Amino acid sequence: MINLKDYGWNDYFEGEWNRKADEGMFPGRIIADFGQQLRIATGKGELSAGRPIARGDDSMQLAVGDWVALESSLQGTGVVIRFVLERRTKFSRAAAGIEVKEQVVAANADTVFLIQSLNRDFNLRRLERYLIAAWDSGALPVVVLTKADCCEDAAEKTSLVYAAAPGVEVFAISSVTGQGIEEIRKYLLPGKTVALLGSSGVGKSTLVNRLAGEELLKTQSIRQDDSKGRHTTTHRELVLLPGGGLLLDTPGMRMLSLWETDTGMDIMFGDIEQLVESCRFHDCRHENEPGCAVVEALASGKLEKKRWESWQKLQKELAHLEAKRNGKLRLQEKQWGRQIAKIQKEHSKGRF
Ligand SMILES: Nc1nc2c(ncn2[C@@H]2O[C@H](COP(=O)(O)OP(=O)(O)OP(=O)(O)O)[C@@H](O)[C@H]2O)c(=O)[nH]1
Ligand SMILES: [Mg+2]
Ligand SMILES: [Zn+2]
Repeated sequence: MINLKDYGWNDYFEGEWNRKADEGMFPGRIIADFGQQLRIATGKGELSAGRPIARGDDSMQLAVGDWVALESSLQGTGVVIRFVLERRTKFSRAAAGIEVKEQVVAANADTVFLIQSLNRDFNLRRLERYLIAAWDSGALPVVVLTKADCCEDAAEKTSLVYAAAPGVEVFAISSVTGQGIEEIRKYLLPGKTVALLGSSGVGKSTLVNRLAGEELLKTQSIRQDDSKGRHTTTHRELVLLPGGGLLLDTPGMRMLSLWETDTGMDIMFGDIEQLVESCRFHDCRHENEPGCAVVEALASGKLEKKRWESWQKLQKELAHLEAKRNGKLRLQEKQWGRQIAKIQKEHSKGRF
């Protein structure tokens, strides 16, 4: 028998359940996504269910970590998913392809480990993107730098990350030597979900196995240079650790295109946004206009050129995305933004 509390069931979902579920339905959490088939942990044990056909409003776009309401199918042979419970958090990106679509990478994570390896994968600009998306997700971001055993300047890189990620904890770890592993264990609490996100080959699945103390997941067998790592994990999976706590392993992402970014952009680039607003001309292009606060800050070294370029690039990307969106979608996101603001208030009180 499965105790749903071990899988993260709490008062929030209980409340959602009581508001929406009908008699005969029972709850479950999606623990693996095989495309058309979803694996679900329920009070009756693990079950498989077909992915429901997505509706136009995306309300049935399911992701690993989602809580769903299930019902026995009319034929009595299996179960069907009736609805998804309102998410507490979601880490999203813009889906690949021409269609403007949100892809939920991890649902209902309490913490997200943003993972980069300390060797060739290390890239502060990419980390900025992950941090923006993480802040917008409602989950607490933590930066985990892997492969400390094969890097000579771990301390230097760690301090670069601290500077680029205000208010975020940063850990340099090694799944080989065990360095830093005990320190990150503090996020593994009973019923709490930690999602692991990052490029392919950085050691996400290896870290899951190390934290679990057993080989739960397949990892890349031959040690390769992570810059050309093949994709080893092919589906998202939520694993319950023997000592309690849940880890959500994901396949490496090639690109993290931003989706919803109100809070994240503010947190990561609020200083630049303030600068831009303090230029003399409100339509300043920050090139050579008189009274340009950006040019001034760049000249004095107060603003790093690379961060400025990064912000400009992100702005362009966001403007492009925004132009493609319709009004209905914007409205849905406003509502979501309000919920995130509420959760972030809780974070600041030390509850995560
Ligand atoms: N030296 C060293 N190698 C590591 C460490 N962690 C993982 N590796 C190696 O890095 C390779 C990739 O590890 P995986 O855990 O499969 O990487 P992943 O992030 O899950 O990759 P995808 O599933 O493709 O996204 C494997 O060969 C691991 O043995 C580490 O801390 N130190
Ligand atoms: Mg993997
Ligand atoms: Zn300016």
